[in-house]
Amino acid sequence: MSDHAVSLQPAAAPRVQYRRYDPAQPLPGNVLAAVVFTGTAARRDDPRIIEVGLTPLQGAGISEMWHAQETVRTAHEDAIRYAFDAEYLFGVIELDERRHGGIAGAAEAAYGAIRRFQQSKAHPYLLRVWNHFDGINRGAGDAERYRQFCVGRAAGLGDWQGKDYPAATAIGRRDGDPTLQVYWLAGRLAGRALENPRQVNPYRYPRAYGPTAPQFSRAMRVANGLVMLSGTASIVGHASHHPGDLRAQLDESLLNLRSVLEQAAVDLDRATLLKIYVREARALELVQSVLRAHLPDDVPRLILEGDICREDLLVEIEGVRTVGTD
Ligand code: 3EB
Repeated sequence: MSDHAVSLQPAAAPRVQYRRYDPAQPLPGNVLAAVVFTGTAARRDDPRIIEVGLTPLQGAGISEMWHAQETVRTAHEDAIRYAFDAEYLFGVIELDERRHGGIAGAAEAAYGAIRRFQQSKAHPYLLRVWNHFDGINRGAGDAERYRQFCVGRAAGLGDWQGKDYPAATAIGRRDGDPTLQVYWLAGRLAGRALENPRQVNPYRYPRAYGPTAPQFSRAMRVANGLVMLSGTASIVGHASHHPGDLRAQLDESLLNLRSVLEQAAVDLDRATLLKIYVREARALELVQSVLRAHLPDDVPRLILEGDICREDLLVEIEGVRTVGTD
């Protein structure tokens, strides 16, 4: 095939798998990132490994592995380490909040660094971002750490991508570690932000939820079949629904998830990988049984313990739809 013909092809999407992680095995050359969770002994000699401090309640030892089409290259620039091929880039930044005067300052520094970094790269478009930090619900009112994180994120990120904010997840750890961890997927081609008609766009949330509205999109569709769904909770319009009722929150979250999938025109099947975050580990069996009742058996799922960014929310679900499953 000539170069010209190749350039007319839509870029192939990265493939994502949940796969048992074996620290004895080096990662294949085309792996962009391997996300592992608490309890997995990960090798530290590979910059593509991202250790997330959330405990797996279902799926211990499983890694979320992102495969590029080609052999990737790795590098670092200031606080950012990253891996990339011609189409996609996966990056990580981990900042100590104490060096930035708290979570707002750390978020502003992290997102400012990400913006400058991405704008200098051949893959400028932020498609999907994950955010983790300790004690996300600590602090009252506008001082709540999630709200302060949103203030800093907005200051650092700005609106250079217009309203096509990346799909996102913001889930709190409970390890007392003062590290703000942000990792992300960026692309050579822009994604398209999708809305959920059941929910207000996050960046239009009213003032009651904090001084700065959260900047993320409900989902991002990438040119070539990859769809990434943001963390989806029991929010209708902009309001949290069913406080204290995990089962009802899970039902509502699944309705939201299906609603976004409908916007993306994709099915919920074995090519849609889900990650479910639950606030209380003791809810695991209930979560598993509700998911079994609502989801086809072959939809891959990981269940992690973590704090949702509004105190009244008990569960959140994110997803990634890939082309091809192996
Ligand atoms: C929500 O719909 C629930 O601030 O990046 C979900 C996913 C949520 C991402 C973020 C927040 C974020 O508002 C919370």
